[in-house]
Amino acid sequence: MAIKNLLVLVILLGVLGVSVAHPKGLYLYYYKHRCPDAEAIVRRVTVQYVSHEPSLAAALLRMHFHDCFVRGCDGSILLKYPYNETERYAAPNLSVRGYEVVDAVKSALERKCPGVVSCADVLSLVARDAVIVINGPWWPVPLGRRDGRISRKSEVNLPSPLSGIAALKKKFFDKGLNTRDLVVLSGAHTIGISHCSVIHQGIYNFTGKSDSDSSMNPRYVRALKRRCNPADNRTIVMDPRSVKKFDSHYFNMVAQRKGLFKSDRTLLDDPETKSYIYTQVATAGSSFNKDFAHSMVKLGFVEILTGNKGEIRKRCAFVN
Ligand code: HEM
Ligand SMILES: *[C@@H]1O[C@H](CO)[C@@H](O)[C@H](O)[C@H]1NC(C)=O
Ligand SMILES: *[C@@H]1O[C@H](CO)[C@@H](O)[C@H](O)[C@H]1NC(C)=O
Ligand SMILES: *[C@@H]1O[C@H](CO)[C@@H](O)[C@H](O)[C@H]1NC(C)=O
Ligand SMILES: CC(=O)N[C@H]1CO[C@H](CO)[C@@H](O)[C@@H]1O
Repeated sequence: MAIKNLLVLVILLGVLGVSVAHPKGLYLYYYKHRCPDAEAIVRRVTVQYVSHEPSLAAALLRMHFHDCFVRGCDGSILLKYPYNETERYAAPNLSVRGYEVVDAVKSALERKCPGVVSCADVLSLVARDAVIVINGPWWPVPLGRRDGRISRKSEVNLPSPLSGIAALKKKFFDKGLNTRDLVVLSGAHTIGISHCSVIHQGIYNFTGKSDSDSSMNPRYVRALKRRCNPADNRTIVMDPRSVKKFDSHYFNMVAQRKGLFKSDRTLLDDPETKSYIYTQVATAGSSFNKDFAHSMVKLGFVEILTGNKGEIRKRCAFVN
């Protein structure tokens, strides 16, 4: 409801040509005069790529999350130089995909309005537009982020898939996100893929005694073992029933103790996250889309650069 009201307000103000300010220095319609077609260009290119290859939606959503969690939503995950030293070369990048979409969007924007739209804003918009293609919710993306000039792989300190609830909550609190944001945003694991190497320990050797994690449904462990031999590293889908559709089925999986990672299963270890999961299961995810939209807007504000900090990069992989 709140999102709908906001949308109506935004359209009204947009018609009047007013920039809509958020308390923290970003604006809806930020590019209205600076580059009127910016949002349409992002949407067109993103839709082109994602409708052709729907699995990119997961990759792009995850890329935005990783960008925001390391040095804020400042596009620093996109930097390639110094080679092998920036965030994208850190271990958890292993499987970050979709850089080509961001590059294509940025090139299209540079042709129309050179040097105007930041890579950080591009990534925020691309993530939103990609999720819409696979049935996910729309959320407003206030704009005006500037691009960071620093990116260090040593700073990549993302939550681990082996984390328990306390560590996850702390990682989220440190970014200004609360327990509810944690459980809601974890719902992103309703789409996309992982790799066998991430779950080997949980299913084959959890405590070093050739056992599996007792927090995991034993039948699911057997199914996962059929998919993942100890030696292989195939891809494995997060939500096998609807891997390419954004829905609330992730919460059913977690409720049945079929969360793929410890970090998914541990959401049953906290009263607040557990109650959220059971509510989504009981109501077929009635509030998930609205909640996800709300938490994504919050994620998009994490440690942003505005004003005269940072720069507007010409190419997303290199500082100017
Ligand atoms: C709560 C802490 C989180 C942990 C520990 C975590 C961990 C992981 C891991 C290990 C993978 C699989 C990587 C691979 O093997 O390829 C993954 C995939 C993914 N994650 Fe998370 N994640 C977390 C939160 C989030 C959040 C907040 C989002 C987005 C809002 C997100 C979106 C995704 C998506 C969409 C994928 C699939 C990527 C693809 O298909 O390429 N995750 N995550
Ligand atoms: C990149 O860094 C990793 C470890 O951080 C190192 O093992 C690898 O050799 C480096 N690759 C190049 C091409 O420098
Ligand atoms: C599994 O594959 C991913 C994606 O190619 C890779 O990044 C990761 O390092 C691999 N893990 C192992 C243990 O080989
Ligand atoms: C299981 O884990 C233990 C302790 O980490 C290790 O010593 C052992 O080699 C592992 N076994 C297998 C089969 O990987
Ligand atoms: C997409 C991408 O940049 N992947 C990099 C992840 O990091 C390894 C090295 O640690 C690089 O070889 C990959 O190119």
